[in-house]
Amino acid sequence: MAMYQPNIETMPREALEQLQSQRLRWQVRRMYERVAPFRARMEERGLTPDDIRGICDLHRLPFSYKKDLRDHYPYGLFAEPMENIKRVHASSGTTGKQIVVGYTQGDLARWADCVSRSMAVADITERSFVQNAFGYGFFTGGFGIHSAAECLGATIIPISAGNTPRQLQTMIDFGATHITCTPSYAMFLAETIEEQGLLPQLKLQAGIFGAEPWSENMRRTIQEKLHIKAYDIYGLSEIMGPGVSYECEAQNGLHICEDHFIAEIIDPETEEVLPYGSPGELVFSTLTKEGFPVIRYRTRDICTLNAEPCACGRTHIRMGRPTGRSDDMLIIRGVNVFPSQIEEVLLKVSEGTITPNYQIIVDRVNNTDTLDVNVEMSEHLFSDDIRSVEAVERRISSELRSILGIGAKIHLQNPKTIERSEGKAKRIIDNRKL
Ligand code: DLL
Repeated sequence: MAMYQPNIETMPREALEQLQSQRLRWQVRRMYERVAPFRARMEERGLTPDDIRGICDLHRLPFSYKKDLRDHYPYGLFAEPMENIKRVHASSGTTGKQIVVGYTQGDLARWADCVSRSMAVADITERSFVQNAFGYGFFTGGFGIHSAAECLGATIIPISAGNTPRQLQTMIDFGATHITCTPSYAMFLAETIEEQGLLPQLKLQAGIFGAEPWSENMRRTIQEKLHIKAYDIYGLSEIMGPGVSYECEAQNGLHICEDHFIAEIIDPETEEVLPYGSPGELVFSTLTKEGFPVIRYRTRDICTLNAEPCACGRTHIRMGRPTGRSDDMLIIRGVNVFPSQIEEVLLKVSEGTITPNYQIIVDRVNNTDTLDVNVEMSEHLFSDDIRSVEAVERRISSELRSILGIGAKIHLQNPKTIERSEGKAKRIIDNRKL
């Protein structure tokens, strides 16, 4: 099995840590000089770049949060002048405004390298046909995979997400050897292929899946139904996009690209750094990002880190599959959704027609996520005719689609029918079982 950058991927720990220290010093100094909010946080702690001698001093540096991106929207945390920013991507914030990230030419090249490490594991070469069913656009999935496939010289089929009949027809006619998409969509494709008996017409060898949590059970099902190897890839827009970590052929944890990112696990309540092996919140510092670097960024993803040597020979530590979040973000059909975004829409369209009592219900039917929102009508709307009720439902639904980018079913309920809670309101019911 090919390794894309063997010298880096199997670099002895000592050399790797030396490289990290040197890059961290460079990054901290650069951000101190160029990113005013970072400098202010350093000063609050009485720190200057000289205090950071290497990774041994990482724990002294201030954390950063999703909220920082919102507060400095859109470009306030960039460390390069805009003429050096060659691309932006965006992702959901906790409110109506998205968060924006920027990349220099060098960032884009390093990103393609990181994703290429993952794609090389899946044996993607010049002879491969990569059907990329991650969404193209602001989402980092489509372009992230695309550039790496280009780097490896594969033939890219840039089909983007959705439209299952077209996905299947393309897979057959164009001879796709690899498929990239969310794992739940891969499950859906696998079941449809099985139902329609299409497997003999396929040339698929492997798939790379990520952008949402999945389980070993889902992997097994995908592998068995499609007769392929299914590899996990992880990442987030704020750090880069896909490729922050990736699975090797051992399929036992995701190697973090440690020459570019340092990972820590912390207790999300106390912010105390936890030892390898303990579950906690994953925190990343970017070592080589030029356009939008971050130090100690709180991902909110819960997982463990594992520094044991791996059978594949890579020396970079592994993270376990993320098992949950330390905030209330939901990932629905690969799209990040914050309940606060839904609440904001309800407030906006309300005008006395609905009450602030609502419930968000997420489920998975035929491997596709569903989003239902139950909202109580006001007495006033309740006494109105059915057409006004339907009009309100339509308005909420279309507003939600434009804010979230995915559809939701709205069910207006009779007044006082949504269960009241004595403590915290239970607004989110996630019935998905991975
Ligand atoms: O989802 C980047 C990506 C694209 C990763 C394609 C892999 C493949 P965001 O939209 O910013 O970026 O969402 C990031 O998605 O914090 C996790 O909660 C979740 N996530 C991403 N990959 C995985 C994975 C992309 N393999 C958020 N397993 C992250 C579990 C994942 N959760």
